[in-house]
Amino acid sequence: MSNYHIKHLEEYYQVYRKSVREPENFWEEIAEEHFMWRKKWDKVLSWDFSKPEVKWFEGAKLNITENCIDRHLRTKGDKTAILFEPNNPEEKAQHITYKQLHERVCKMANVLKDQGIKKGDRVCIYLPMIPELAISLLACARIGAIHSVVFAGFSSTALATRINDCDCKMVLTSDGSFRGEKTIDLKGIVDEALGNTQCVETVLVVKRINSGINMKKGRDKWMQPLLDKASKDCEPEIMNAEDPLFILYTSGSTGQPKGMVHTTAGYMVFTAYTFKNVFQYNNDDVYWCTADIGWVTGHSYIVYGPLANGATTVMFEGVPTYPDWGRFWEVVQKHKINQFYTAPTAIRALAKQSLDFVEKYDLSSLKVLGTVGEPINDEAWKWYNDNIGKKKSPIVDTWWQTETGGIMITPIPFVTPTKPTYATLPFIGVQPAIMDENGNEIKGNQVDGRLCIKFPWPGIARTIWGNHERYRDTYFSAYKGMYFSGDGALRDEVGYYRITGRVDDVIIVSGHNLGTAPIEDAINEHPAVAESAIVGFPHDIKGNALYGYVILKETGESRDQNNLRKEINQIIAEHIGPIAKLDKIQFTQGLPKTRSGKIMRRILRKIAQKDTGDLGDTSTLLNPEVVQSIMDNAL
Ligand code: 6R9
Repeated sequence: MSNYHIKHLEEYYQVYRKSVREPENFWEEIAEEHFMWRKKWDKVLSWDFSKPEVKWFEGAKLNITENCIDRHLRTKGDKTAILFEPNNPEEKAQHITYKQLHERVCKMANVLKDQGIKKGDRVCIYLPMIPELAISLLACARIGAIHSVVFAGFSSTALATRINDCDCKMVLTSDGSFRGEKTIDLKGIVDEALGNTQCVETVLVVKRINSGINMKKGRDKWMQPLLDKASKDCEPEIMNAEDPLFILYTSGSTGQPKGMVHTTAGYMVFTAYTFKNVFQYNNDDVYWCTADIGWVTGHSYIVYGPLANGATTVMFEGVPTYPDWGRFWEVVQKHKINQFYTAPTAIRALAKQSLDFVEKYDLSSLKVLGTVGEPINDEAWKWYNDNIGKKKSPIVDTWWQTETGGIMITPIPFVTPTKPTYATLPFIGVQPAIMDENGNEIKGNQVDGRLCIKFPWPGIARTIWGNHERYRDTYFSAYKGMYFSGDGALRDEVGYYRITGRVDDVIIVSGHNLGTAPIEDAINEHPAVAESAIVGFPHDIKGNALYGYVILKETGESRDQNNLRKEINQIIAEHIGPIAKLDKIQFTQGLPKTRSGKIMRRILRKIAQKDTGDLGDTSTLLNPEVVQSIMDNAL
């Protein structure tokens, strides 16, 4: 029997050791006992990080949708697979059972086929968080088409770049989307993007907001009439283990986004196994991840991981602020959510609001809380733990990346004792290494450096679409024989990992290596501070000095700014040392954020360095308007 579901710490250590000593045997047992194969593999793993090349379960044949849907039909056909909570709380939630999901995926798969989509074709999906979004990923996977989801908040330029990069033949979109009180004209954005592309033949449009949009003759078709005519049976395309399942773009240090390619079998096994353990999912649980399916978190932990386990997964169309700041907690109460997975940026925003929004609701169904996306600061961790988890729901701080496909460093709830701001221990099968700047591994505990992974795991991205060289250069050339994550990390006295932020966020001040995250944590402890971001700027004596952008809470806005500056530096001096004091502190109303909530430090750095001639592309920001106001008030 394989250890599919880890239940105590002893077992974690035992299984972890096995996964490192005999990875092939370990993953083979997991794959064999918990998934449906049309043909088993000839070889579990072959790899060579110098090429780089990684293949898992070579020779195996399968279809991931059979694993995510068909095999549950007999035992869980009437169980809710997808629970859709609309933007408007007055609109009825939809419970889509596994049987209904099967029918809807098959119908859409048949529509795609009728429209000429074949195995290996790329389909761009630009849809809001409605059931058709999840269904369209699965419909592509059903017929072996490669989906490329573009977050439906990206601009037409960003969309066009992504459509062109992988030559999409088709775009799936909607007549618009709801976002709080607003509606967004998605189809208009698609039309604009397609003005700059040659490859798209067909656009299928889902009706969501009933706006009167333009339909281009010969190219655009409404989805519903085609679905109505489609058969509800669709034999799955039998795929090879290493056939691409999807492409998902992630931003790099240069302008051109990187189309990370994930393949079928390894990705399936890794997302399913991590989901089961990291959320300790039990059969009747209702699981909610608040991410958008436009990000890897949504791919792996709204769609594939949960469905492969026959789970009930919530899809939320709305925003945390609508109709008011209590919406998340209202939804938790309404659907009796058991596992709740969100991002630190959301937690910080929610923590700024009155506790009345939380206390109005019954959150007693919650068992496990999760975070992902960036380091979670101590204050936010504690707020989440005290007020949402009521100190009884463990917080899983999950470190991973678009490139890793699934969760890599994380506590296992009720198994691994948690520690605020620490992602704690490597997940089963994951072999992290901390490296110094000269390329040597730093062994032992109480060390810090750059985070690499020594050995392949099944979920690793196999290449960058159309640019294998860039894949090698970005991830496999800095440290020989290792995958380099781009993040810094420390390992504490018991071997727990803490992610200290992107390595390019490390600032060397007077020869001291300072990570931005711990300084920001310290600043955020000041009672008047809501959020902060630190960057470096050139300094005659120190090499670099620190520039802080600070958002104040309402209570802090009337305070004397020079006193606040002194107090903030006092806290930094206490927490980190006088070396980390800020030379300049600019108070601001907002920080430039990416759509997934990460601070765009690149822009802040340029402003601090007074180098604002070319700020690069700011069109993908959530709040491009704050950039000008930060520039106007720069110190
Ligand atoms: C899943 C996802 C990846 C980058 C990653 C790191 C940061 C993600 C984190 C975290 C600290 C965590 N990151 N989770 N940092 N603690 N728990 O977010 O993928 O959008 O590709 O971002 O996010 O810097 O390298 P992606």
